[in-house]
Amino acid sequence: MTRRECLAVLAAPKLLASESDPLRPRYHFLPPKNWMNDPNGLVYHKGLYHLFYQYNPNGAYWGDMHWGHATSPDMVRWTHLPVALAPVPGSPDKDGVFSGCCRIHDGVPTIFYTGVWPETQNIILANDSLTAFQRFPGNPVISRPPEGLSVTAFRDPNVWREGADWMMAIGSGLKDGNGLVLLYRSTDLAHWEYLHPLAQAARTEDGVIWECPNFFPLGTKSVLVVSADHPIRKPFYWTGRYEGRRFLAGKMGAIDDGGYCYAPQVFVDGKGRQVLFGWISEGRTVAAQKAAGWAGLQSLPRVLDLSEAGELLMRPLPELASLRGAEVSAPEKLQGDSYEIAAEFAPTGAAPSGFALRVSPNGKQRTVVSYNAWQALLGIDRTQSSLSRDNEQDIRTTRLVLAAGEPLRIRVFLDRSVIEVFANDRVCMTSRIYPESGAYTGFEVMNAASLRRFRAWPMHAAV
Ligand code: DQQ
Repeated sequence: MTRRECLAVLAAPKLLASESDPLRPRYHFLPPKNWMNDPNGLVYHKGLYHLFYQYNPNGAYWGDMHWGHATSPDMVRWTHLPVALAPVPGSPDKDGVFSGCCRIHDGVPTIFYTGVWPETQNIILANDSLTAFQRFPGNPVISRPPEGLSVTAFRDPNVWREGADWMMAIGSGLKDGNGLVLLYRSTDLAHWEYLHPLAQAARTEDGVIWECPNFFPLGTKSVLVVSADHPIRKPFYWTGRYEGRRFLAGKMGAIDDGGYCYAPQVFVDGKGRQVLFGWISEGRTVAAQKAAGWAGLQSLPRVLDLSEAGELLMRPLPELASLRGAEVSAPEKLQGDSYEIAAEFAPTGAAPSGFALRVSPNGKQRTVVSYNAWQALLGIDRTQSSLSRDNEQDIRTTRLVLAAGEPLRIRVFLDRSVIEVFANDRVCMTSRIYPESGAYTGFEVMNAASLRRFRAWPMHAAV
């Protein structure tokens, strides 16, 4: 959005498509219109959260990348601001302002990002409200990949402080090889020395390009999060040790196994928590996106933690509870297209335990979120979510092994066309559904005999 468009939207909220489009999420963050992808530059500064994001001001399709911008006091309710960064003709970002991060250096918000094409790393300094931006005169600060390395990608800088040094991790992939993260060091932010790979995919299945790296401490470990591109497209994490400026990977897992959450960014919030946002993509045709006038949204914020066994734990931000309406404690009373469920099952193995959401009045259209104890699989079945075969329709599953006597603890966030599922804090699945009718509001419990606890809340719009 240009400043003028933004002011027009703010002055005339009735122009927003949100209330008239029954598929448009109400409590997830997305711009008033057009395309959004990766979260960028997440930072808490002077009492406000800043969320920047990859944005195409020209329509609901990827291209011409700008940085959109919003602020929030709590990461739940956001205020749209004018587009922050646009490509500057003749500069290193003439063809796009790709992903990056924001750090506070000597009190100054400092943005690190990739300009294209070719891919180079650049710096921008911002004012205190992050509304005025000044490109560093020495850009690009890294103008090409390391000498002697033949790479397929060189983007998405992630920066942290290490004693007197600044460190930068850059997403990459080797030609005829696998994904890797390149590690750089600087003492003044202007000059960067390539050290070596911070980490590298051991197998092609873990991605031939690693995009959007995040490297951060958590409890007693270090954590690497990357978005693996080809042959799969999925964000992964590894917990492990950081020694000699190399990451020694231990436990591995998926950040999300639903197929629609990608390019997550992790940052330290105002309470010192490591918080993750991810881009939730669409599962419908580009023509349908363009007709809707919007595409892509941000995941709910997830607070990260570490289990005793060294797995990453992911929980929805507790502050999201401020969106809850009156509690519904009897499943037969729940209906709608926008709610949170917190439930516990004692899965028996005899039949899957879970829920059918957005069930049509005749019962034929439905989306099933369920857990199969025999197979130890959590799944989302979208084969009957909508009548149209143009929407992606499948069954996706992820492995969730419960310890003896451990119940299935499940949180489900439904927001019209978005479903985010958290199970036992260990696995997440994000999915998209496109029911043809706003009347698909039915709800059913599957294997009700195994249900131990149930609470649900209609969710208010995050405005
Ligand atoms: N999206 C950005 C890139 C990044 C990719 C471009 C990941 O910087 O690698 O929009 O979705």
